Amino acid sequence: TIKACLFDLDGVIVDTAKYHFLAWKRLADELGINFTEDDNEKLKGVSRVRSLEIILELGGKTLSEEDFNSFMTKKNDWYLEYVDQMKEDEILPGVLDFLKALKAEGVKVALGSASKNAMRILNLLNITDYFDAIIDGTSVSAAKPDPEVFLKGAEATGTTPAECVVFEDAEAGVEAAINGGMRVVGIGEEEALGKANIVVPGFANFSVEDLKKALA
Ligand code: B16
Ligand code: MG
Repeated sequence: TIKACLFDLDGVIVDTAKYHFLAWKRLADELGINFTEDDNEKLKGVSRVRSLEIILELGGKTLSEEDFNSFMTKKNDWYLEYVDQMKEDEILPGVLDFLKALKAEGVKVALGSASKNAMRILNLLNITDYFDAIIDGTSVSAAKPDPEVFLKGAEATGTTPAECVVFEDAEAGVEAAINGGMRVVGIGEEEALGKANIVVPGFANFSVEDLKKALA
């Protein structure tokens, strides 16, 4: 049985990944580091601190602690400029119907995101009330693929890992779910998410009934 569904945010509920990329790209340019969309794949699901470390590794650069922190602030300010313009219509296709169907069936819904901006984004999209629990970058210490974020989601919804299904667009997130003993639906392409129980392109043609059948 499925008693709780745990949703990643970026890339699953909304395509904020493109805004993360634009902000990191701008920062990399300022640092004189070449940064491509391919490189950006490595940043998905990864914390802000680790993301900047990866970019610096790409460019073979190091920064003082002070500069590191000011570049992180800069990136986030730029990211929020994009995010704050988001409207409800940027919720990815099918997501709202899926959330409503889960509510109707009494399945618990939780957020499991690495982002420290998660609450702000849920509020902007007007979907905060769908969530029985919100676990985000402000409440976890270990980054995906560590299962902490999802284990906390299970705990907060009063369910066991075996009763949870995780929805993830990032390889690190799929691994986090598996490490937590949960079933996982990959959102995106089979190539990167092959370890998931099933992979679907999104929620547009995927119902709660389809989910149950696929995991039965
Ligand atoms: P912030 P998710 C993750 O969110 C993003 O995938 C990742 O690209 C980002 O660096 C991370 O959140 C931290 O976000 O800078 O907003 O705290 O996919 O786990 O929902
Ligand atoms: Mg994600």
